[in-house]
Amino acid sequence: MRAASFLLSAAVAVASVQGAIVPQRRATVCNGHAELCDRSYGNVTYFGSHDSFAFSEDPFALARDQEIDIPSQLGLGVRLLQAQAHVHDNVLHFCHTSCALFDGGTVEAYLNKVNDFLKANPNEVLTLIFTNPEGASLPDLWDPPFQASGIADLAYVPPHLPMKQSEWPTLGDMISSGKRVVVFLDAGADTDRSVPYILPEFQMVWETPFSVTDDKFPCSVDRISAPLSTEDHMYMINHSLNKDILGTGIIVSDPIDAKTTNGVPSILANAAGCEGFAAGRAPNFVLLDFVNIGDGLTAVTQLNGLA
Ligand SMILES: *C1O[C@H](CO)[C@@H](O)[C@H](O)[C@H]1NC(C)=O
Ligand SMILES: *[C@@H]1O[C@H](CO)[C@@H](O)[C@H](O)[C@H]1NC(C)=O
Repeated sequence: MRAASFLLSAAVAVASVQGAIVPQRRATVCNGHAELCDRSYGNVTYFGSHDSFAFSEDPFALARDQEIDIPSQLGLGVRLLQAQAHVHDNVLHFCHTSCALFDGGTVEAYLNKVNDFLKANPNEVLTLIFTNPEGASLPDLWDPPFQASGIADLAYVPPHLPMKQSEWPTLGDMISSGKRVVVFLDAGADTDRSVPYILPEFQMVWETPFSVTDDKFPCSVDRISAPLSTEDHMYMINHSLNKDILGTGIIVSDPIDAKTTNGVPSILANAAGCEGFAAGRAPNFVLLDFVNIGDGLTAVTQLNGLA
């Protein structure tokens, strides 16, 4: 009894001595920049990949929105991956409009690749914005691939919802705590809170309109939810230009224009047009098609004031 309590107090003493001598591991470079470690997650601009799973080198694959695979996108500096899920053979797949048109494989296989990147890159904070057009069940279909891939263990759970843009922890805190993946779903997480790390996107992030065919990208607040004010939300610019094929009303993204669309002037002009909705703040997410074309990362770095 005595010996046991002595051992116990000795262990506590050693722990507190160690605690005093060995500081908690602090990230000194966050998402590639020392300056970002002290910035709130809500005060950073991230490079985003639209339909990240829909990659193909085949120029005739009309439903593709990317040319390079997930590890290559992350290697380029993409820190927001967007993707659209459909139920296929009772499991979730990422597909474009329908799995017959473009099947990007299972969500689990996709998340395994993302987890490989995260394990190899411990100082990176990553956002996932997934869409749930078929209203797939969060506990039955969404949670399992997150658990199986290991991403659920890295996912950040806010202390309350919704979080204002100004309330998020710093990138340094997120990296130190190991909770450095933020997961948003466009539909379902607002009503079903049974999977706490899957967050209702529009309560905290608003988006500009999508399927834009005007290369001036006039800004307006499109998808958003109450109760936070527009200014207290983060926001995403959906900066991809679509072409109406020969006036048919069928729109596809066009790699030919991507060099201009993904150039610094076009992205910065779009951001500037939106800042009035956000108390002058830059967008949090710059979502692009064909992330390997143009200068997306340069524009994002400038928006972060780090150029
Ligand atoms: C805009 O973003 C939403 C995802 O939140 C996506 O469904 C839509 O396809 C995007 N549109 C364009 C044109 O990028
Ligand atoms: C972060 O804050 C600075 C200073 O207020 C501001 O200039 C910048 O636009 C903000 N960026 C984002 C993404 O909120």
